[in-house]
Amino acid sequence: FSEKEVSVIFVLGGPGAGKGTQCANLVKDHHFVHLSAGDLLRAEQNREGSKYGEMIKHYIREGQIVPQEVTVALLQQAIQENYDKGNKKFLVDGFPRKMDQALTFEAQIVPSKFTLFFDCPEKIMLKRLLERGRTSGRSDDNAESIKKRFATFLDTSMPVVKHFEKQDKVVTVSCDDSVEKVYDQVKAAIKDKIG
Ligand code: UP5
Ligand code: MG
Repeated sequence: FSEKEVSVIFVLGGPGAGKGTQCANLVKDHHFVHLSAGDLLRAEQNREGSKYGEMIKHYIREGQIVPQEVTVALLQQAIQENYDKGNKKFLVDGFPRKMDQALTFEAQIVPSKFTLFFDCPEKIMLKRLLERGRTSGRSDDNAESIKKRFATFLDTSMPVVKHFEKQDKVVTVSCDDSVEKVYDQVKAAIKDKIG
């Protein structure tokens, strides 16, 4: 795709920072298509006949990054399907969280417009995830997996944010506030970047 055909905003931030919650808000008000890489991977994990099911399950529980081939292919397919239905604006949530994914996506699919980065103290993310874990049924919402997800985020995903910062393509939102207050910052960022 060219950047005229499709616009992609990457939504990054630590586990439990509120990426999914704020993307849902943007979908309501701005008609973005919301593609969560984690949701796509969980759907693939549960899809009957998927040859990647067991592998995905393992990586998610261990808080590690699934090999990029799988995730990039799922995103490419989802973008294509939505594009065929006339959609052009995408929020790509929880991706790219490793440098190789960032480079491959931008080379093979489309360069991102910018990255919305949710900055959140670990203590707050931990509290949110443990709370959600009581009912989410997610295999990685437990203390042990959360610790691993935090480590992966710092070691593997923050370099991606730094990479885009060097290109001046990051808008940082502080998420240590109510959903509404955080959304005010998100709306301002979107308005500033794309009007
Ligand atoms: N909440 C949200 N905002 C709040 C606020 N302002 N005040 C109070 N509470 C707030 O929110 C988390 C919880 O906090 C919810 O209960 C919410 O109500 C509350 P949510 O919006 O779900 O946060 P989000 O940042 O989306 O957290 P999530 O757990 O989804 O983040 P992760 O990045 O860890 O999960 P994801 O699904 O993206 O990835 C899961 C795993 O998939 C990864 O660990 C990895 O193993 C794998 N993966 C890959 O391998 N490759 C990829 O490219 C992507 C994922
Ligand atoms: Mg999420």
